[in-house]
Amino acid sequence: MNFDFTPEQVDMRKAAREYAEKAMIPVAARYDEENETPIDLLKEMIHQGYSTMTIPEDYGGGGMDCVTSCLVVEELSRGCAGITTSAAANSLAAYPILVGGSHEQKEKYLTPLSEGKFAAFCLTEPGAGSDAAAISTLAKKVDKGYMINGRKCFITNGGIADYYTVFATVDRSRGARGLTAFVIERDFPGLEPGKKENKMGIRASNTSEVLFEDVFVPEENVLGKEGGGFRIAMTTLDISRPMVVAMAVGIARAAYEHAVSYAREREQFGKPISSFQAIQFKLANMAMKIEAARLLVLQAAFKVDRQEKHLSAHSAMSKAFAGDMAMEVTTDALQVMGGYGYMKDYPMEKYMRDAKIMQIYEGTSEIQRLVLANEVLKGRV
Ligand code: COS
Repeated sequence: MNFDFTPEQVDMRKAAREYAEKAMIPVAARYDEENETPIDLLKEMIHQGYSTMTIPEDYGGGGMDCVTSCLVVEELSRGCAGITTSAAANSLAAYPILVGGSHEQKEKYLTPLSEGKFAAFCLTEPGAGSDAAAISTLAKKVDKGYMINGRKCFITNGGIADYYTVFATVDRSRGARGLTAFVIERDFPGLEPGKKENKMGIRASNTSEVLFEDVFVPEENVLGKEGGGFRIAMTTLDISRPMVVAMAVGIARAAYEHAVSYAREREQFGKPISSFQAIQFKLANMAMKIEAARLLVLQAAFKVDRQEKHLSAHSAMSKAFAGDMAMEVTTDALQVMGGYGYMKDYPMEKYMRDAKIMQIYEGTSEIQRLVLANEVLKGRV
């Protein structure tokens, strides 16, 4: 076992850290406060390659492995998890095309993602959150294609995307086996972004409804085969969850670093509070939990890179552990700062608000345990 990173990985991580410090940290509080998505900054990040890192070079991406992309995402999220969520949503939307798409579909829809276009992954609906197979957006077979009707909600980049990877059912009575994946262009008549959400955290990311009213989608825009959509969605989530919770590690690290420097400087009872064991134990626990989460995330990413057949267990383990860890660490880090941590003058309360989504999106912490328990009972863990 080798825990060393390659010189290239070390360089990528350093560059991402510098980018976050220069371009993201100075603006993070403003976009959070204004609930606005920094489109120009995101386009710059796209041009820097930060939202298409794992897309193969043949299709304009960085051709990077998942481990390296996790190291980079951790650094960017240390800068701002909201901005990073919008950038990473492009990768998430690209995975169904990578997993189920043909060479022509990959060329047509992946290449523009590295040229400044945005994409959105549309799985969730008002009645289908944790129960992804309960999707009711209907794809009715018509001459030369499908007519799509329905509503997606909580879609990252929903209001700004140029391309949407959409899961719809051809027949609700078929359950998971009725789900079919499509690529739908923003210009297809009948597709409209709906209500923009006003969120607790990751407020610099764009989240909105996406509405489909008699949207005609040609046959060539089906990803994989009719009825194969659920498998594409599940495989996408298995592959993408480690990268998503690399964000949790980044948020936790930002909070922890702030707590450590505050504890060194803040004096009470005539001494820096870092000299009290009550604070030291909190800092030690934070450091330990962040390290453990990072190791789980990188192990899951390593398995993605090796294209292991059964990724679900480690992917779910990393998501649940790192998501819960980010909430615990940001809560403790805020506690170290006491009343100051609770004020909007400091970034700590933002870290805590941003951390909460890590236990919810891309599958809640509870769903991860359900997936993991399934794998445990199949004897795969
Ligand atoms: N990879 C490939 N195939 C998978 C799979 C995976 N990880 N997980 C399930 N499948 C297949 C199963 O093998 C089964 O195939 P067959 O019909 O051929 O037997 C099919 O998919 C249905 O599987 P299952 O019965 O386990 O599906 P459930 O409806 O019970 O759903 C969970 C399972 C809960 C795991 C799923 O609904 C889920 O992941 N929910 C969370 C969704 C989510 O993360 N939402 C967040 C929003 S996306 S940003």
